[in-house]
Amino acid sequence: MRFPDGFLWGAATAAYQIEGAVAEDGRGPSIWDTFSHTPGAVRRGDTGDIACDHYHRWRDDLDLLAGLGVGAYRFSVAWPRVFPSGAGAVNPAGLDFYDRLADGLLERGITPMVTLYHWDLPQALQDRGGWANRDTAEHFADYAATVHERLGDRIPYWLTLNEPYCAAVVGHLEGRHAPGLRDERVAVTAVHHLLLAHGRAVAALRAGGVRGQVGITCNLTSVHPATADPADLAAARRLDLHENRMYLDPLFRGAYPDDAAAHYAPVTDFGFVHDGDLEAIAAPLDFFGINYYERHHARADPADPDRGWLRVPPEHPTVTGIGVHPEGLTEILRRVAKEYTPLPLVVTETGLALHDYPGPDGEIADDERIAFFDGHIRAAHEALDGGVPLFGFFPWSFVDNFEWASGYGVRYGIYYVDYPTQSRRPKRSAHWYAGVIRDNGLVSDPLRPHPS
Ligand code: IFM
Repeated sequence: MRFPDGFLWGAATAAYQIEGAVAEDGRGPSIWDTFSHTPGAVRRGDTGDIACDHYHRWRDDLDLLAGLGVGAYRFSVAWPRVFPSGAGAVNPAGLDFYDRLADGLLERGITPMVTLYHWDLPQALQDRGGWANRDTAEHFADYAATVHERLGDRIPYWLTLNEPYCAAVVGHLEGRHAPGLRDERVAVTAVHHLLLAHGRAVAALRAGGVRGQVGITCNLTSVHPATADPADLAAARRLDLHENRMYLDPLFRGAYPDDAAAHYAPVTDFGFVHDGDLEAIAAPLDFFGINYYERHHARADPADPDRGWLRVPPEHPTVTGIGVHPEGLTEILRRVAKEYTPLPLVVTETGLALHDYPGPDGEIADDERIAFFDGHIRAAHEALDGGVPLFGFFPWSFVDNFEWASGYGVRYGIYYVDYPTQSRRPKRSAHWYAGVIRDNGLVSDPLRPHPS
């Protein structure tokens, strides 16, 4: 199962999850510093204060990436390193770090893919309302322009936002992520301002003469009704609105979905949408990033028959409670290509959380993760075969890291991080993935790692 020549095999991380050094070189606090230090917010009180100490160990980490043979590395820039107060004075030392990182990648023959926002909003902006405040979108555009001015000559791929759904919904409706709010009106407002921020950033990058390609990453789910009962069909449609169409429709059709106004009427009249916003949000892109983790079967919620849904629990839940459904990735890739956009697509994330640990011989035998990636790479190939213009695949994650509200309690890396010593060690999946990259596809039994 070979992939087309030039297919981009990568690996992904995000700033707050790996960097640490939260008070160094002028970095300001972000909403995740505040949230992770809030008692009870994160499992066992874990924080990103040190994380993988990547801020100091980046050279060694880039060597590991080079050893894997990846063609590209997706990392995020921490807004509070660049603008410690979110806006106003730039912190050149913050930009210096990403400057070194970009150079270090290029020296090793690895293409940088930059995410501008992976959830670490400067706390000073949260103090002024955060994503509920329209001004945050304008500040984001200034930040994007500033990063581009410094790095633009070396970055072939720009992603404005990572997973606006999580930033808006998990952070403002479910309260499980920073800033920890539980208010549906605020959450829907945040969706709009995040999308507006994306649109404004695209305009800022274009105005700055961006040479790289510009896109956004959304986490999308494959949603199915649990049964053919009309009540379950309606619940599945609402869940699809909530998880997918609220992002895809404005980005690619320049309008919120037809059913959005009625569904959200009890909490908002969409008065936050100003003239011209949707045109800005639907600004032409060069590529589209998809993060895939979840496939849902929805059924009606008897407690909330008109607005609610229930997700049928997976038959075989993993340690984070979600199931493994590679076929959902094929479905999503096909859907996006068929219903939304002819743009080149890239899987910017998919991955499996496990409780990895070294065995007596020191090996970290994450065979389940190998089987997971094998399945998802096959699913991606199936979409490609069917004509979907997929150009890359980025496992989440390069290294174990701070998994948000789960802290360090679960591991997603193909490299194991021993946090007390900060040593890194390849898991079996890293050896296997190096083989996939070398062979440009799957040529061996998933549980028999490629000979190195
Ligand atoms: O760790 C996260 C990442 O930051 C965003 N996408 C999902 C991953 C796993 O939960």
